Amino acid sequence: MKLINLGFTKKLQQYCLDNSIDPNNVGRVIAEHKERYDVRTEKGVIIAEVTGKIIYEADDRSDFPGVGDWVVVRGEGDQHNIEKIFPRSSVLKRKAVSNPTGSQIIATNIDYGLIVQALNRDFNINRLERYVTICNDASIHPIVVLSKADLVYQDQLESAVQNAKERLNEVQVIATSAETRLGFRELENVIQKYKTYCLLGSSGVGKSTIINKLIGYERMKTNDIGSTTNKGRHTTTNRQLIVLGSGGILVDNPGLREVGVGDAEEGLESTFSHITELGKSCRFNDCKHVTEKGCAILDAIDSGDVDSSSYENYMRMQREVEHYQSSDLDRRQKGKALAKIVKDAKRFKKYKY
Ligand SMILES: Nc1nc2c(ncn2[C@@H]2O[C@H](COP(=O)(O)OP(=O)(O)OP(=O)(O)O)[C@@H](O)[C@H]2O)c(=O)[nH]1
Ligand SMILES: [Mg+2]
Ligand SMILES: [Zn+2]
Repeated sequence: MKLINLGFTKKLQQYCLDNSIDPNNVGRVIAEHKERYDVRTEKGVIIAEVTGKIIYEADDRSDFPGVGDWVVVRGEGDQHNIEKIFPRSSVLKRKAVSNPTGSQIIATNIDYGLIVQALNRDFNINRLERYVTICNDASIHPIVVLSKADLVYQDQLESAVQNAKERLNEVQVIATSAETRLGFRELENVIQKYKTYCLLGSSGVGKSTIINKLIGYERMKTNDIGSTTNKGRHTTTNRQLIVLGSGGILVDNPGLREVGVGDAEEGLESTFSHITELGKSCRFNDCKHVTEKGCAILDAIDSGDVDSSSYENYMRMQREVEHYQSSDLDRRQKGKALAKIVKDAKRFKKYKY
């Protein structure tokens, strides 16, 4: 398979030229295991480890390769090393709600996020807004997929779709059913050649099933309907990148339990631009938009121009971002203080002897 079929862009080609990288040594990470990565190159799939240099230079877990990364691999026989990670066009990270050190790469170099929620049990508009915020923050185009349409009544389906469209204004919303194939033509139409799509959502909503339907055979392991013992357990255990016959590239993920927005300030700004723009036109400079009389946002809520639940959800995530940022600052200050102690100790040692 050619690199272009894996999503290799002109920009990456240029990067190779500028940095004298031989494209024969380039591949894309298609799966991640404990300490090994499956890297797909033009010659086939190589199993590789990271070099000491990458480990040594890493400040954070996101400095390690993730599924979707373009890398330079070199080696022979069954010993191959990832020597370099290309600059990423996007990074999708999972952040714990209050623990800044807990961030983890979901996938990199993603163009679109397919946010999947099941219509029967999982549908939650606030959580959808959360996912959209995370995608927007990472400059990933969000698309909402409401799955398992066959398990709800038509009016339930219609009101959920309408509700989602109203709250998420510009975002495309597609209702699907793997049973009846409802929405699959529309889904196939949004999946473009050479573009990478990451499936996001809770466990059991049907992400892997959607991929199987798009491929046309049962490639991904999915949850067996009959087994209730499996409840709450992830069926997909590791991330995986696959290329569709139509040319689109998909990344399957284990379901996410918790969707923290972390420091997604810009994501909030763009997801809720209709609210933040009003905030700028507020007649009070220091308006908190909570109780102030004559506040532009509160007036818009009163007149029905802004949905009050959407505003509440925005405020909740805003507080979460502030909390995240202050604990992140705290952590970095503690880190600095520790570094100083170590440095002082070293200096002390030097002078002592
Ligand atoms: N009725 C119905 N069942 C579906 C549909 N899509 C998926 N399912 C069932 O839902 C269950 C979970 O599907 P999976 O595809 O494994 O879910 P997942 O999102 O990949 O779950 P994790 O890998 O754990 O994150 C399976 O039993 C599927 O058969 C659908 O459209 N309709
Ligand atoms: Mg799955
Ligand atoms: Zn205000």
